[in-house]
Amino acid sequence: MPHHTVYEAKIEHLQILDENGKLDKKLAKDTLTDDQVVYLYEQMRVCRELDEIAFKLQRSGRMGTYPQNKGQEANAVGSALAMVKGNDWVVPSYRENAALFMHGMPMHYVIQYWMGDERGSKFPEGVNITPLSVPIGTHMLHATGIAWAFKQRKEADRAVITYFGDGATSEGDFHNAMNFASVMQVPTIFYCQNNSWAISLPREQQMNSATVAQKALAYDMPTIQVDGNDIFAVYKATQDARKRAIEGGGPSFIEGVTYRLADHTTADDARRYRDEEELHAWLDKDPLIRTRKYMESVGIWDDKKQEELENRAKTIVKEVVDAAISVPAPESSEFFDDMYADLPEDLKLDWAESIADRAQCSGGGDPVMMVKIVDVKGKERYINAAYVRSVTPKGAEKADIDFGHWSGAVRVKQPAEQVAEILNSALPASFDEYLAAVDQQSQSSNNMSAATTIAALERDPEVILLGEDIGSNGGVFRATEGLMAKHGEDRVVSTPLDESGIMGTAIGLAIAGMKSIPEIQFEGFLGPAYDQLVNHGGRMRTRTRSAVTVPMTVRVPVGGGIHAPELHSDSPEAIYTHSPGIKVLMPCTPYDAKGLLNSAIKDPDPVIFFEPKRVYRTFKEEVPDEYYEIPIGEAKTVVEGDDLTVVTWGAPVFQCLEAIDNCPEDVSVELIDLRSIYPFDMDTIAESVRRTGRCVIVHEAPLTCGLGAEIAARIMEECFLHLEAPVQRVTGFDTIMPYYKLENEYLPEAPRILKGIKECLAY
Ligand SMILES: Cc1ncc(C[n+]2csc(CCOP(=O)(O)OP(=O)(O)O)c2C)c(N)n1
Ligand SMILES: [Mg+2]
Repeated sequence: MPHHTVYEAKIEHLQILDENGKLDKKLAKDTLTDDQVVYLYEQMRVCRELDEIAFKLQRSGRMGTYPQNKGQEANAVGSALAMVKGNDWVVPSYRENAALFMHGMPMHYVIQYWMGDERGSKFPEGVNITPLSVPIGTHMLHATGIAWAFKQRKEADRAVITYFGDGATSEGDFHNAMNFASVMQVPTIFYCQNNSWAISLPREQQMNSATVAQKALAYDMPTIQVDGNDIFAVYKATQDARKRAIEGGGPSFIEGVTYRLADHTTADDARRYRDEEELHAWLDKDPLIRTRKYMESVGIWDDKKQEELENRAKTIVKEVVDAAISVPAPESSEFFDDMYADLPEDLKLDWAESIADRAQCSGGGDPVMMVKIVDVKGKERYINAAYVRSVTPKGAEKADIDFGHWSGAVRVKQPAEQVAEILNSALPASFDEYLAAVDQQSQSSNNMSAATTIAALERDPEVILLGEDIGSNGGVFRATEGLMAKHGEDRVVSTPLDESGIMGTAIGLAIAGMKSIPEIQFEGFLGPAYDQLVNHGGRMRTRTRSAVTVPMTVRVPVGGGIHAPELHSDSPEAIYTHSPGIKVLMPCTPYDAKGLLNSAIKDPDPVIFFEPKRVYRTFKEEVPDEYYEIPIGEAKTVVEGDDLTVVTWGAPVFQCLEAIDNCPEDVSVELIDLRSIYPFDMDTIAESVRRTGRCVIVHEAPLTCGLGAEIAARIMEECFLHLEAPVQRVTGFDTIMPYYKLENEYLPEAPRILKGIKECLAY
């Protein structure tokens, strides 16, 4: 009798308070008291107020990108009440503010954090909350680990709750966390806020399963789906799960079915991909409305109380915002302080130097913004607007503004007011404005990659694009705008939220002979895809002695300077340069981008095509319509000179131009833009350095083991007898790239580069 059922399962759905505010008294027994209901309602209302004010702060340029919680508050408050503050741990994502406040996080911290100040994650002692997790899905493993520690230490009365979205359940780390928690039988509560969307990807395309809750069945974990806009159901499910956890019953899974009533973040516009009717249907299911209806129906709430609460919420939130704004600005070198318990000696030196450089650098670190200026002699010049703002030039009568090709050395003389006016209208205040501007730019089809990928799709039926949000949303940088509509969903594929999946399947597609072009949204999220890319994609050819190959081009926005949160501003090119089997490119102009992207797509091996984000917005030029290639491995001499060679790549090309412009007039500096990082053009570098005898290498990535180290070593090997001075490096610091309040202090801006050039010349 070998054929029999070995496992059967069902998923229960729990709703206690319906959307009309009607309570199922039987199910509500032993759940919330009237006082608790009022308390939770107040928490939700204050959180909603905070959300609305945060939105306004962002729109008025006083805050960076912010993810609203609107519509999902019941999940946060109902579950938070079922946990024990100061005893249990909360491992959050970024859409459960009210839960964090209920667990003791001061409210202004959340505002401070989204204002770009990471000290907003330094919670007071006794507040058991890990920082908001901006990378999706990575934190559930930490929740499992914390719960494991409780089990190991026999702290039987403690549990952990972790929050995440529906999209996060596509990530490998989610499954790893679930499996570990289940195998180790640890007290973790996995709370999924299924809000139906992951940016622009609807749940049905995220997963093919009818519920999220059923994913837990694979791990034999007690699991339930609840109405996530119903505080009673959320509370009850969490209470049951916690009881099970502390009684040794192991982990549990809760799917709270809810809805994101706002855009994904303030950088998003959901109208691009979401049906207004769907939104309106969910407005009626708002947790605040139904809770209020219920309270009124049982006589514990009225209009007067509502008015009082609204006034109170306004006052609380005003105080919170005042508190966040009045936190003194971080010291410029604050981002060094907590790198290690004991700061290594060389980092201390960096730190001191950064303080010394600050006076020179201030204001120089805004996003690169090339503007056309007509100088006093009537000559057109291209300069970085951000730097001009900081030096407030004087004396010119006429000013003009345009985005155009830089033309090497520039000296600017402008009336300060005129320049200020131009610059204020030109410089993006925040990541969102930056994105909006990218949007406009791509509409004029001047996006670096768009034209090339369109052409590739048209040229070659084997080309396929895959990545998060690249379909109806056109990608977060709009580099794939309109491509899905034109080429169909099977060639421009919005994938589940799973970088390992994107990379691994792109490798498979390429092995099968297709030309896959995966997009990873930000360089930081190459992390989850690293194993596939480096340990598999990069090795396939050599392992099979060329029987199996991977002709794939991975497009990845890279670098800082756009006011983005953690893991959205890094420069990891050296890691992949150090990984054999992969080519690495980083063009910084539209012309180069098109030519190199064509070469990358044609290339028979895996290529990472890094696109510097700062340049997306700030630099336009005419690009020929016809097909052309720029050979991989060929550098470009941007400015010719005889006294010193500057070698750089990516966005810093523009800062180097500024620095060169500010060199003494009798000094002639050569600027080389590598464009190809691996293989890089050592011949061009060596020829130049043999002539000039001096070299400064500039990159955004940290100093230690950056590509600058490799280039310096090669110069030593190939140009030793020609050197007049040691090779200088001007780079990011050996720290984590700081959040945006301090990113200008980190980036190698023109004054620091100029200092490096001068030191090298003076040696
Ligand atoms: C590892 C990783 N990949 C991509 C992103 C970019 N990103 C930010 S939020 C998001 C969607 C998340 O959806 P979901 O998990 O459902 O949470 P929600 O935003 O809906 O609350 C994506 C793709 C990221 N932050 N981290
Ligand atoms: Mg979601």
